[in-house]
Amino acid sequence: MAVTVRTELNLRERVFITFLLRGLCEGLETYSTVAFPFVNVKRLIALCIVAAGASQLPASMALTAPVGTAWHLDRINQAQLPLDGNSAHGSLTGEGIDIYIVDTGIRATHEQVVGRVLPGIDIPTDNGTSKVTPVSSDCDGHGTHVAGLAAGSTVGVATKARVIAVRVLDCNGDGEVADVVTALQWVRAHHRSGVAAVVNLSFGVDLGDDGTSIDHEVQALIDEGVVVAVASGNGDAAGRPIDACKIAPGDVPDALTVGSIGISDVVSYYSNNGPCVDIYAPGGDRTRGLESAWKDSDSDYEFDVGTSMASPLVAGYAALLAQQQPGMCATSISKAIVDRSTKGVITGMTADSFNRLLFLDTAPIATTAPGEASHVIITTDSQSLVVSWDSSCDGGSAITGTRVSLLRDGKVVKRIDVPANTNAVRFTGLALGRKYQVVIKASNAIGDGIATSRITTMAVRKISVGQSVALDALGSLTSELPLLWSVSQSSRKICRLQAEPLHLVALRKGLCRVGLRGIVGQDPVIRTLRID
Ligand SMILES: [Ca+2]
Ligand SMILES: [Ca+2]
Repeated sequence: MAVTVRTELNLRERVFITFLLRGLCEGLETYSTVAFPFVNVKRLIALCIVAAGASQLPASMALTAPVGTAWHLDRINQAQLPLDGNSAHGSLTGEGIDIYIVDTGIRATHEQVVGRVLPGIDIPTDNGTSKVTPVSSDCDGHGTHVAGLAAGSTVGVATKARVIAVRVLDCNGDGEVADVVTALQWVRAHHRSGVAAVVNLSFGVDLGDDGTSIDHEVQALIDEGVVVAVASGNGDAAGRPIDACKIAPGDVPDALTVGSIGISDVVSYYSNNGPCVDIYAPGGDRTRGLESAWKDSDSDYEFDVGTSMASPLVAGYAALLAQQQPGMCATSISKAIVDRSTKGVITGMTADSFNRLLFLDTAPIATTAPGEASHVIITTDSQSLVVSWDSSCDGGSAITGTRVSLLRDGKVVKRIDVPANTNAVRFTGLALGRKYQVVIKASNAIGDGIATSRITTMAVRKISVGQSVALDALGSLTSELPLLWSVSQSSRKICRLQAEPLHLVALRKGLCRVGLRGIVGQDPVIRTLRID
């Protein structure tokens, strides 16, 4: 479905027009950018210059260093106004934590993030001409700005976090729902299980525009231990704020949906609101934008406004908390961010919105029992079932062991307890042709973690020489993604894959070594299937 993802970029154009209508072009080029920290000042000036008949932005007008104080950082380390000029938030830096910036790409050499950007993927496929070189550069600027706010060395929150550029929006800030879904699946494959990671999504689509497919992927990421910060959105097509529950993925309950305030703690005139907005953060207004990195040089800066700018501040804070407790469950981190917000200081809110402003309290989060295992792969051969899984979050206290229960007709028939760091078990001597159910539950010092739901297995079987067996009769994956198979080079004489329809062909007795994964690019789980 070719649906345009609506980003907050359009807001800028509306702001230009507002300014133009107010006659601010007159004499603008003589203003110091320091004294005139408006939204996208360069573009505004450029527009004015173009309107006046000139074609070039004077080089003297480019911002080549931060010119303002980072009021957005000053605001979020204190509860009440006035700003105190101090932006310190303790020793946490986000080091060791990955923040995925799903956006227009990132200028990886920019001085705010240089050395900490990992090129992820570059997806936009609109016409093949908007790919950027090198991968995950940024031909729009929005993603670089967002990355700077999340993790910039002086304008960002998590000053040493790694940022991973996941480019889904083209040079105009447009994209496709299907590309966003692909990108989020890529993140699922790429992030390290058991270590909290953060995703920032500074865009949104109307739920009716197939937005539920994005919602689905966002929830899957959260279930696997990823904290997801989402911009609440900047109003409807006319710029009027709307209920964020009508926007995907802002409507996902477990996502951290972020609205925007201006420098005086008033809700930004464009910010979507309502019960789906979990927290507000500085995003700027007509009097003051947020200054961050821009795309045109390694020392290029811009002022920009929007919930797009508020969301990465929350993402950066999540990275600080994740650095402190890397195994902490995503939902615990998100809950702490909401619980620690400053209550009741924001004005101009709608009655159905929560009055919560981002506050960077870096105290440790109370530990919990482990979360739920994910990416469960089950295979069958020689009357046995092999079950493997990815550990989820440990709740901040190391996993001490995992219990895997095998059920038949709803009753537990076998239990295997494995020590920490073991993520697979084999149940043997099972009844041919029978289906079982599997439940996995980890424990730590706090107690038993969240058990998986009962996962129904395929029918138990043997694999005999000469058989050609459909792959879904031999293996399954819980994550709703198709299970991708490969046969290792060393097993080519024992077994091979046959396409259309996909089958495993058993050529001779022996061990058939296969690789199993949910997504292209993911490290495969290796299994040896016995052929009798
Ligand atoms: Ca402060
Ligand atoms: Ca939420």
